[in-house]
Amino acid sequence: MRHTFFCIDGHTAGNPVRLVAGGAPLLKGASMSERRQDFLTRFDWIRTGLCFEPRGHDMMSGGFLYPPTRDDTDIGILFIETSGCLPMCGHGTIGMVTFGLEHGLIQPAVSGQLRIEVPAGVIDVAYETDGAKVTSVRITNVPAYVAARGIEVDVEGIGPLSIDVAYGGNYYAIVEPQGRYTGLDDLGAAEIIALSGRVREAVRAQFEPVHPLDPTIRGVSHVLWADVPRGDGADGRNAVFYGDKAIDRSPCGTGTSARLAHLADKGRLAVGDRFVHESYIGSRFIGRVEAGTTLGDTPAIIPSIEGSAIATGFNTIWIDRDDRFWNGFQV
Ligand code: PYC
Repeated sequence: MRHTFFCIDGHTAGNPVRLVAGGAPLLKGASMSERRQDFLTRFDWIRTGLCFEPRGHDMMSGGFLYPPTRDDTDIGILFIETSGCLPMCGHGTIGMVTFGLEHGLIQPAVSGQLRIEVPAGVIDVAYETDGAKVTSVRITNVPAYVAARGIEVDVEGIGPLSIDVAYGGNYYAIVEPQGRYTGLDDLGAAEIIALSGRVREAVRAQFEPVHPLDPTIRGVSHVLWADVPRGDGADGRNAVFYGDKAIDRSPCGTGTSARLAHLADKGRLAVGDRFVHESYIGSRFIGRVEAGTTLGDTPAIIPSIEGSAIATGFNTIWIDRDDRFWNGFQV
């Protein structure tokens, strides 16, 4: 049996975005969070088939547009990625909004603005166009907060580290320069990937964050190596590890949100401050601490992230059960 998926492929700040414009499964659930659980239970083969090799690769990421479950939103998004179905993805949202608007798949009620339901909650989007193309997308994200401070780990290859965990739509182990981690220039990509897997395991062995309002969002999934910027005009740089072998080519929207909450918690950013975040390959997002808030009893911030995306082409993808690798593989 052959399933056909009509995709618009592209990238946000260098990281891939595959918008699956045709072929989305019908999902059960009264919210995008419940639909995410239904997708994971019944349709995860679509994610692995579209994201893993031979149709994808270690960094592959994207999602589907759905009618929202709430009257106060324009559209719903379900994210797919090599590591799973993320509760929220910043670079993915920037890409899917850009391609969706440029190809008429998203019809905003008010030009320049969208309210989007994602599994992690509701986000607001403001976008600009030059008439034909979307030139910038700014996401006012779900609340971000610091979940743990000073988790002590001893990691083979880099030694003792003190790690904070922050949430920006996913949970991030944040590693600041310290001890034998002197900055990203001293680590190659292969080393970052090997060390990140060990850091994530060491943190997971001690702490499992659970979202104060949605217990289906839990666990450290990403590692953010923080550093000073390389180029003029940026305020910080990172390498964000996700899945088993990926370094985000973009500055990572949820990672930037987590980092904004982290820096605000340390008193290094205040409400109204802007923070230009540079990725491992030098691409940038503009982050802002928009407001202070609370998540349950926990102090939090409302972050925003701004960037742009480029569509690179249409891609009609078949998943054929006669193909030995119909649901993908990872090596
Ligand atoms: O931009 O939020 C993001 C993201 C998550 C994983 C890769 N990119």
